[in-house]
Amino acid sequence: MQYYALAGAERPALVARDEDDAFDLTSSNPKVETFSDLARAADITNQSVDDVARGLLDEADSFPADDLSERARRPVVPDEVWAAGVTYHISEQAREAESGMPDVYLDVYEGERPEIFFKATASRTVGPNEAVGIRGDSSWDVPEPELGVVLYRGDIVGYTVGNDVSSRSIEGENPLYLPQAKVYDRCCSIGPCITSAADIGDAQNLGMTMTIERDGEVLYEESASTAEMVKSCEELVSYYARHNTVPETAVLLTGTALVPSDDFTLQEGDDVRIEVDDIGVLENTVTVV
Ligand code: DO4
Ligand code: MG
Repeated sequence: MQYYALAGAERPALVARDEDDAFDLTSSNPKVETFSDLARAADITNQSVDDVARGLLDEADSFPADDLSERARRPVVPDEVWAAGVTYHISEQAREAESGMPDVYLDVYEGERPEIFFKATASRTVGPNEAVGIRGDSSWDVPEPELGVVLYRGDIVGYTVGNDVSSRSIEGENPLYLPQAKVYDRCCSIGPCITSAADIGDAQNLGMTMTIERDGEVLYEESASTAEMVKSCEELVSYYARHNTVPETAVLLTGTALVPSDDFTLQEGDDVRIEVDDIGVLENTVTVV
């Protein structure tokens, strides 16, 4: 099943979509307003999120599935977002080329321990139909389309689409500037929904396409697959949670498989569209922050 958080005129709502049908779970039980509420109920009752949702469907109002993408907001308000880096060969190569210290990236790509870094708080994370940010003090900025693992108390409960918007000029100047290249206002986007882990099945075999448009013209369109990831989602999660008490809800981005050519930088007003199989399309405009 897929889960959407909707901003509504009257009240927020958690909507479950199963194939072409969608249901407002909050109408069935007003205590289930968010995906975290659903995951909490599943945790307490030792069921899956889909089992809890199925138990609510009979009493739930149906919802027009066609309205979901327009009204979708962040599918979860994560306590924290972390990200893995250099998990695809293309990312390792791009960073080697941009950096004065290329060896650190090859060592991480080939090493047992992945690069896992803090990416965003909820306050820096936007959802679909909102603007992502590029820094005003950066000259080279890119979107990073990534599969996002949704965790409830450290367990994988679903997957979403993420955009790890990054400054290549700041990271390229010195790897120790990474936190500034990665963490700033509107640096992260997630959505449009969460697909349950049961419905995703094999997360290491999902196609992904990113399209960037400027003034209606397509400047970039490429595809990749999570099959190219050098480590599994489970391995990345295990390093994130190692000796680290994780919060109730977290999203772990799993690294970018798509890198625009070196002469490309994002600009105010660009439109970034990231599609991942079995999840959906995350679309954001770009603003300078
Ligand atoms: O090493 C820097 C960050 C890498 C990253 O964000 C990625 O590979 O997606
Ligand atoms: Mg990234």
